[in-house]
Amino acid sequence: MNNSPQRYTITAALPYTNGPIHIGHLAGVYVPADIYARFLRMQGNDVAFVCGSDEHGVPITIKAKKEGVTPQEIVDRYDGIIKQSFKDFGVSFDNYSRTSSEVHHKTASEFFKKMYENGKFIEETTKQLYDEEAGQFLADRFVTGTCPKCGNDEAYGDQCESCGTSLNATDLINPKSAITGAVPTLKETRHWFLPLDQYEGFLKEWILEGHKKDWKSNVYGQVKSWIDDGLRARAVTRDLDWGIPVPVEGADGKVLYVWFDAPIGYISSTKEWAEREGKDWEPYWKDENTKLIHFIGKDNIVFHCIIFPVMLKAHGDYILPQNVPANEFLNLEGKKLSTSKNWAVWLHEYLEDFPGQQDVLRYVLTANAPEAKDNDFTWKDFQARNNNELVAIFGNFINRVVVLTNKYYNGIVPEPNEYSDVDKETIAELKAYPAVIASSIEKYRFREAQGELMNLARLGNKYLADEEPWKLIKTDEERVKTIMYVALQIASALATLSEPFLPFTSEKLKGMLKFTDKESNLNEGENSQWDKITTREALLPAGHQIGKAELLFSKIEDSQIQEQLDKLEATKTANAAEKNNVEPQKETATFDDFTKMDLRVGKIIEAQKMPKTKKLMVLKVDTGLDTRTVVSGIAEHFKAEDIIGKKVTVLVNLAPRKLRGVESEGMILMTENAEGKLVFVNPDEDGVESGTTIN
Ligand code: B3M
Ligand code: ZN
Repeated sequence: MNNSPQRYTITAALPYTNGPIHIGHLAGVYVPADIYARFLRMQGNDVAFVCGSDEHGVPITIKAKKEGVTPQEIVDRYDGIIKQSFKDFGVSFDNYSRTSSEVHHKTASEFFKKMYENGKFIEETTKQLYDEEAGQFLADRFVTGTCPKCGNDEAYGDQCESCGTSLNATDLINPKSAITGAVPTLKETRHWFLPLDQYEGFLKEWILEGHKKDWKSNVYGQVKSWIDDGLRARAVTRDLDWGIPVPVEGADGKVLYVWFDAPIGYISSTKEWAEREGKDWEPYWKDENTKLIHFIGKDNIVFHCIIFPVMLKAHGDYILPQNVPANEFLNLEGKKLSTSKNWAVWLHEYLEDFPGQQDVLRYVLTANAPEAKDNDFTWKDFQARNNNELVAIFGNFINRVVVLTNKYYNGIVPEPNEYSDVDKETIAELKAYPAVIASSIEKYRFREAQGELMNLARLGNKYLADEEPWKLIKTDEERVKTIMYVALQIASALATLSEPFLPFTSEKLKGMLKFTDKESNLNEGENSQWDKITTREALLPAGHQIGKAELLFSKIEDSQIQEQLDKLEATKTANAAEKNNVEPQKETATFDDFTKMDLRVGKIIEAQKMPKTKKLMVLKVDTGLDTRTVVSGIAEHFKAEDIIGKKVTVLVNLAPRKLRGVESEGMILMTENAEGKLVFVNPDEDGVESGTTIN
């Protein structure tokens, strides 16, 4: 055992319990975190790998309202599904807790109270939107209205999903309550704010200086732009009845903001684990020598790199994260994964459809991991990687080694003779692989690390193909003993080094090779499972008895893939049907109202994406009356060059509005097709000229 093990606290983002886990969560957070934790353990480190269900927050209360059940019933349902599916998928948490637990309520309350008593919050009375009918304040997601930036009339109180602007609920035009539809009033309410701006200097020094080199560029870049844009105080309490009550006088009816309590869930989960294991939790969160690593998706960067570290710093007792290797997003068949649109591959469904093939999904999600940029999952690629890589390379090599060892030597590892130069080179390459793979894992490059593991299997395949023991056995039995001995060392290295990536395969292969304690555990003076391949003369010594061959991977047939594609097609159709359930008709407009609107045929003569926005495009439109600028939220759906010359329908007498500093004089009428893609409502017939009115 490592006599001075390095202590690590590894956290994985707490999944919201308003839905199951899908492949985006796995690729972004849980597979990389599990690879890293397993690897660290094999190296003999002292690891606490913690997670748990994130059970507060408005999405859960909205879902509960929709289903007419309590929030507790919602979180109990999904906490159970999520926990079981993680276990069945082999995610090796040391503890999986939940934020509705007593230990968490206590930990989060104490955390808040210490900060409060040390005057770390700003208390402010502000006016918030209030629903008189429902008798409650309206959290951001409970308010909808018209976005002041782009006119989208389904913007939420915190964000407009159409143009991406982050909003305050009081910015919305014609706000209405998502609970009763009533027009909200403004009512005074007192909240506690975390003054992030006061920690700008600390963050600049700790991150922008201190972690310039070792944090991933996608993380560092996002943090830098948050800091450069200027930090504002953030409310850490809410007027809600679901969450952790604010533990101070005069805070009735208020709870801790979910993003204040959730990260503290990592600490409570560690406490719960330590209690069960008879360990002391404090060194995992308070000892400066402990390395704290947060695994998250990119949408959680600000909370884990700015807000939670400021909380830890302000509290004063805790260490700060050493790294936050956030991944980007995974798409599915070219479209964004969506829980609400059911556009996903759900983990619990995958486990039913592909029993015993957890490692295939782990392998494919690692091979396609969105480590530096968004990436795409397709079922065709899933099938190809299983059949052409896992079956044809890894599985094929192992099968040949085990079958031939049983055929020639009844499964007993033969005594090798004199090594040839090729043997020596092959063994040297083999012994270098633990360090090669470790170096990629230590840099959070799991795709690269897994690729090196497959290169080790390729080395084995090439060695057998070049040495051809099945031919030599007739003429040079002594030579074949050496070849099979070397091949068995490669096979046992794969059994060991695959464990972080393919834990089920590793287990099965160790069984096939009949690893006993001697092969599985550490000898006197050895520190790490990982390095023993390099340090030992042989992992499988001559005379060791291996077992019979079993298939590690099975071919995935076209029919299985087609079944999954049909399932997604059915989802698309269902979404389209739902989408085409025509939106409820708006309030009656009089004929006068209609005649006020001046709709014309227009022609786009220039188009340019607006810099620093995802959705906005600046257009020059010939309306027949004049050529004018119109800003439109279509940049994610069209390329500028593709729409020049297009005839469109323009509302020309809409009051001009400034959008991101550009004066927009009118609106281009759009609609959506069944796939959710924007299309022009356009009279693109010949002979209809710009300026023609539309009645
Ligand atoms: N519940 C996950 C999300 O934003 C969020 C993570 C909390 S980690 C403390 O989807
Ligand atoms: Zn908007």
